[in-house]
Amino acid sequence: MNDAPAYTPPKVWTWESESGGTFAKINRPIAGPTHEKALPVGKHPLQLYSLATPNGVKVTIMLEELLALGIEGAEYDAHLIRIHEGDQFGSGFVEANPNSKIPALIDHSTPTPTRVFESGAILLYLAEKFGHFLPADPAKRPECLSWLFWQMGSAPYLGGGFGHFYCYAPMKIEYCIDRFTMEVKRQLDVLDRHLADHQYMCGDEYTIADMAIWPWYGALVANRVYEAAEFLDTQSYKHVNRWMQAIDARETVQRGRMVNKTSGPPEMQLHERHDASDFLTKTQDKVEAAE
Ligand SMILES: N[C@@H](CCC(=O)N[C@@H](CS)C(=O)NCC(=O)O)C(=O)O
Repeated sequence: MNDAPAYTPPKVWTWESESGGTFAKINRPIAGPTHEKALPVGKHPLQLYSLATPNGVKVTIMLEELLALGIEGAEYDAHLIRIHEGDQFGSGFVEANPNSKIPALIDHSTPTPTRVFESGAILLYLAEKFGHFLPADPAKRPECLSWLFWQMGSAPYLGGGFGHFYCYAPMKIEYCIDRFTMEVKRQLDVLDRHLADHQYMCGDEYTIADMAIWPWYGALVANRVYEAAEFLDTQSYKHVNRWMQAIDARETVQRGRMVNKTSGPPEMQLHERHDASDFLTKTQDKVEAAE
């Protein structure tokens, strides 16, 4: 094992300097707003404040799935929150989510606006509000909720643990990469064994459990996050790959992935979504061509 820099923790930790790494500028040991900024409100009942990260995409996929079923109440405005520029610390965003992380949803169709934060809570809220993608059968519902909460507990090891140390940390530390690689490969094996005899996470029904898990573990095996597919030998998780491709092929998923996206091919980026027609007229290639 290589040597990590020597470090003896002081008695009391103090915030003295940036730690380095991709997210150093937005990481702080304190919560609360850094500046006054109200959130914009569009014309639809549901107002989403987000970015197309795996956690953000969960919600836009769910909304596009609901709209594809013809549920008009699921119409939404998706406002862009640029987390690398600190938008999540504006006063309006902190009122929507005191934890200052995307995604955050405000439902204006309720007697007083209802805020919902945490992507899993948002998926559950929308599934219950519209009666879709969460089995009603008491024999099946706990399975769906179990996988939904499995994702919420597991993904921080993938993103905050593995992704951080393999991809973003300012130095490669073998101990940390080994520890989180072990855990991520164990998680992939959990999924692979389950998907060996289940079409989707909850059997033959596509649910919010798939919508929560696919943006993280599907993206990992498709090599869309951390450029780690080879390192993790993700092709060996055959059932995860089969499931990833089936969900990838859904038009709703392709639309959901575009919303609030600010990187990748311009034709796949829809910075803000305020109308269904925006997918045809407001993608970044068209915005740039009109400038
Ligand atoms: N458990 C939260 C995690 C949300 C989260 O970590 N969001 C990230 C982007 S994927 C974020 O907003 N980061 C900004 C920051 O940490 O300041 C959820 O699932 O909603």
